[in-house]
Amino acid sequence: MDLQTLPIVKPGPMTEMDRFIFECYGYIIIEDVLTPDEVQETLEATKRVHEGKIIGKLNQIGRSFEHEPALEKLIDHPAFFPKIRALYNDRFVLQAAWCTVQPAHSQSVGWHQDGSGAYEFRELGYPTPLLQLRVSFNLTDQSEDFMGNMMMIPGSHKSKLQLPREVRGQVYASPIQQIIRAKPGSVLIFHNGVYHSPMPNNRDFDRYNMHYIFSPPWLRRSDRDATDPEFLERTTPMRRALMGDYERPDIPFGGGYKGLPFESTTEEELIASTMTM
Ligand SMILES: O=C(O)CCC(=O)C(=O)O
Repeated sequence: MDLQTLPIVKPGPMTEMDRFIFECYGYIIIEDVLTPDEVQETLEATKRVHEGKIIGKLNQIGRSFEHEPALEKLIDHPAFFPKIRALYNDRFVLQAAWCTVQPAHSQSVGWHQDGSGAYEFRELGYPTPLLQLRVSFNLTDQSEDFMGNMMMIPGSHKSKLQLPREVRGQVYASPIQQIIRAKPGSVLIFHNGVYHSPMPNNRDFDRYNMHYIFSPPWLRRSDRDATDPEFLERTTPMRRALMGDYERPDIPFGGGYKGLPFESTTEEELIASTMTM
């Protein structure tokens, strides 16, 4: 019996129903975001990023958007971007971007919540606050099991209890888990508190996912200390602002954060955003 119902929503604005589903599950999925040609272009870029570097388990390389235009272009893709705006009320940065490969015939099962072992996000309050909103593009086929699919436990971002330690290395950790069976070009968006793990990849081809992680502006970046100045110079105003490079990096809780250049951002909002200490 397979009764799983994936939380699939439409691209574009975050509807009330999308928000309700995200609240309940902690994740949503948008199908067919990229065309087959776009998938191919992006996949080729991710392969270049990992060329000569793949070892026998999950490999993640950060900041590849700085030198791969196909990865840069997805940062603010209109299929998902309005949903990030809605969930963060327009105030967020790209905290990291991980180009990820699960090599053919490898496995890295490890159920976890995103955050930091240095001080877990769940210690900050209940429910665990939204601090890393991950947008994952599937670039290879994951429409059947054991293709390196993401596996998720719906609603676990609201659980007061942690997933029992003894099951965290198991593929089938819980009867309520879901296996995300999705075609290349689909996107999964999830809350840092949701327990998740990659499924083993038993296929003959490497599995590639591209993850973009959005956070409140003051969260320290995890794939770079600072963004490449040449990238900042040549990218769009929106992407430059999304990089979260403060004019005054020494006072990230005070002035220097200008907000994102959305058309609806008023002059008063910009001024207010630089005044709070
Ligand atoms: O790409 C993947 O399979 C998932 C990686 C992951 O779970 C993580 O980075 O937290």
